[in-house]
Amino acid sequence: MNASIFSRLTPEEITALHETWKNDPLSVDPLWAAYFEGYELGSGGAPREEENAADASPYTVPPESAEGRGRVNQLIRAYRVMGHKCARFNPLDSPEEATVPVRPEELGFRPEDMDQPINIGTFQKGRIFTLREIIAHLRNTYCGAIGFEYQHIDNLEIRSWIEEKIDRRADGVDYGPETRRDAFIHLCKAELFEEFLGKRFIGEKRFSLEGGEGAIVLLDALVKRCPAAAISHVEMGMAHRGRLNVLANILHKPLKTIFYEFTPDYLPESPIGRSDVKYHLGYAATRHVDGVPLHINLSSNPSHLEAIYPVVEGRARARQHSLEDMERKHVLPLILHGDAAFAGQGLVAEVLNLSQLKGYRTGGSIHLIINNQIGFTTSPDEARSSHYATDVAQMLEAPILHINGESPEDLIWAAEFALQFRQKFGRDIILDMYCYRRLGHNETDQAAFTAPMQTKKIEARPTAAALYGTLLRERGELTEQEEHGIRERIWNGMQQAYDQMKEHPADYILPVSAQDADESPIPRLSVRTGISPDLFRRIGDILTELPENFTPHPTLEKRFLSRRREAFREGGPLDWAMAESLAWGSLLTENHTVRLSGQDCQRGTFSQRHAVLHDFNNGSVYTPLEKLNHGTTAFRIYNSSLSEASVLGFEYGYALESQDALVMWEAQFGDFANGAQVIVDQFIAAAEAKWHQKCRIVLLLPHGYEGAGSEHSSARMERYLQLCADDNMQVINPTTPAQYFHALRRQIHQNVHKPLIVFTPKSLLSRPEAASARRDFLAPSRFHEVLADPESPAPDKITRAVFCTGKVYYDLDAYRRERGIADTVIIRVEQIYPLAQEQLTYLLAPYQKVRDFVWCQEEPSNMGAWGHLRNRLGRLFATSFRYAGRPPMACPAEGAKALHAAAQKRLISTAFGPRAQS
Ligand SMILES: Cc1ncc(C[n+]2csc(CCOP(=O)(O)OP(=O)(O)O)c2C)c(N)n1
Repeated sequence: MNASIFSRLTPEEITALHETWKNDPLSVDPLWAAYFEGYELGSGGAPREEENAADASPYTVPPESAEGRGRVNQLIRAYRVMGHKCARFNPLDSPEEATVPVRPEELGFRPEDMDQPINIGTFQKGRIFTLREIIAHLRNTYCGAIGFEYQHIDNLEIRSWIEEKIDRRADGVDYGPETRRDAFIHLCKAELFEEFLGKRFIGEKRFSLEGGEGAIVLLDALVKRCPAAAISHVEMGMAHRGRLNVLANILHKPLKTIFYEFTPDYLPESPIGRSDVKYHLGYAATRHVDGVPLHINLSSNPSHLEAIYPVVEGRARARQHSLEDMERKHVLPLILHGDAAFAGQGLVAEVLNLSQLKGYRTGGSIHLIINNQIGFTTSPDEARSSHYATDVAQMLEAPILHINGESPEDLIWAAEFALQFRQKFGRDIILDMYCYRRLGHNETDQAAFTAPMQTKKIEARPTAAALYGTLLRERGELTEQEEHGIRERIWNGMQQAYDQMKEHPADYILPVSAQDADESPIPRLSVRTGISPDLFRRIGDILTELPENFTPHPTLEKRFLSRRREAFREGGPLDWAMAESLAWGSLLTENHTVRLSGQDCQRGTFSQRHAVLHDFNNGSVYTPLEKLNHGTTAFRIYNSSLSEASVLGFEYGYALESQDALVMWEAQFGDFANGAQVIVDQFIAAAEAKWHQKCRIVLLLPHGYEGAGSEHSSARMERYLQLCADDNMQVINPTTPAQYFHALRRQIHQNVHKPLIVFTPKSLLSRPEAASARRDFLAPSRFHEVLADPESPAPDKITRAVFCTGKVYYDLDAYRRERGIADTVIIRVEQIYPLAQEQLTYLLAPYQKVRDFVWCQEEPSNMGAWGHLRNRLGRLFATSFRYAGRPPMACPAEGAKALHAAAQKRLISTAFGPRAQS
């Protein structure tokens, strides 16, 4: 409910106003009139005295009476609420007699009332109509080729705006003969493109758009109107269905290239790229509309339906940032969906939920659902419990339009409406284009195996272009000869492109961009990332000085801020949160935007970060690092919604589009990242190999065994390590704040763009041994892929080398110290992938007497780094390693504290013990 109008009046005043409206609907504010209409309809008519209601005869309500006008309002309301249920947007519906939301006699009107003039203030700006005319208008507007759903929108300003636009359709939509011919040409292009591919590349999958050609009319109308609406960039995402058609007819990807990608000889231009199937590939184009450039970027996407949606949103947001499009009016996210995927994939709801959140909003996305009324072989009644595929979008204040995909002028109107709505309200809008799928799921498939009746209906149906051609001929706007000519020209154009491609195929490989072509390996020795003492001091001051009159929480002042002040003044010790802030602050001074999002990340899950401070007296907030914002360089930290897949997808997209920024996503606990597994598998690990797509995203995954049970111990390191190959990403498990600091800085200063997975600590956040000194942050320091034993044990005494990664190092070191063990060296593998083999060999070189090579980990043997490193370390040192860790387990950790303590004790002692374990 729009608080703005309700907060103005008391309940008594609202009741009085209701009475006034009943007597004269024109006498109250239109917003209130609309509300009372809704109320009346929802409560089954005007509140009436019981005895009067019992007396009411259906034929006793003259339209011009106050009650009559109330009933007319009910009729209007019925069309507005339920008109979409009677609308004719499904091309496969049989043309049986049209239904209506309500018949006039049901509301008490007599046949002779139909021609009486009435003035209903809330309809058509108070123009005078007869009841018959009102009903005709309502049928045209609400039950035509578009079904409008907008009654779920509480904001009365938005509803009034929508109603006004819809009501203007009452007189019909007429874009003129030129636009109609243009739409016809687009339908022909869409149809013939598929036919051409079908004929020239028999049996090749292309996920044809046939049956949904109207999408091209709608999209063309949309992009052509973008420049006039001040949009300069369109960030697009879509699945397989009709993708090639969109590439050809909307992005104007050269036909020769598309055809070449179909040939068996096609090889993408890339030495290491594994490439991807053609209907997953992205493309960027600049179209000129009346001389004004419009950049359209269609993202490459995996087969996983809807996974691209958050990524496109993140890209759009980043582009808005780089273009300083703070009003979000110049960059438009445009997402295409399938009906089954939109209804079925939970990710859709997750991303819709981001759409109005401060850190994630993109000024409204336009969604086009290519609703072919089938998903692979699944019918709508198997695919969803809701009436429409789009019902999930009712969670937003977003209008939903169900549009007949065979009605070009309505498709154009819908595109125009969507653009206007988005630009005005900065909100999402859903265009649900009803169509059908002429072929099977793909071109080697038989739709009739599982949908014989629907298939027969479709086979008997002329194409959308044929139907529209007939209509235009009937209107005298197209001759048969002209139609033939249009089709011939389109076909010949494609044939020409095909012939050229056949003659010189290699000319049509798309060049990869200079940046994408850079496939240099990750350096095995990190660049130097230490900072100057001056910068150290400056950031320390920024982090600890508060604005005048700002009162932090007393505990934070005592335990957090004063400790920080002391650490920066005294030169340490610095903990993890200080190191992290120092890394971020230093990058900001070097003109790199820093963005972190994740659940509760402003404070930090473990109350360690406090990047945003809240005034204890008045609740105002202060973010120290924002002091370093300048130009477009900004510090951004957002508590995210409680979702992993959508937020990680969003940050991945953001990072893709802002290559100079440090973009991080933090899981609340590392375990939860598996809710975003698709984003990790399909994008983070594989996008470079598939699509030359480089990205510097950083994942912060709290990890470590502290007895917190199965779900808060392991970030499932093994999952990431299993995905490592082709130098695709870096996986680290740092054991000191300084190492963490350098890893974050290295991510920007190192000359390669690869994702970074960081297993971050929990108990180490406050463990005194795991702190760093000032010098560890200063030049010429750097990240160390492996860490030597700080005890520097005498080589001639050492017979055992224990290798480990992460927090277990401190437990091993404590055990060794407590027992005075002098025969063991402990080596930390800080970066697990890529493994710095030379450094490891170098570190171990002095210890020639080592006979017992041990890998120690907290994780079970079927998890952690053991599976990944076992053979690699064995090969490197030409020996087999002894394992000290938990046995294979189905869940990552024990739930009971006692079991945890016993397991920890056992694995540490095993590391030092002579017992060999498998
Ligand atoms: C997450 C996911 N699950 C399953 C599939 C397999 N799959 C490919 S297309 C498809 C049906 C999609 O139906 P719809 O969303 O209506 O799009 P259409 O193909 O009909 O255009 C399915 C289940 C997939 N690609 N992604």
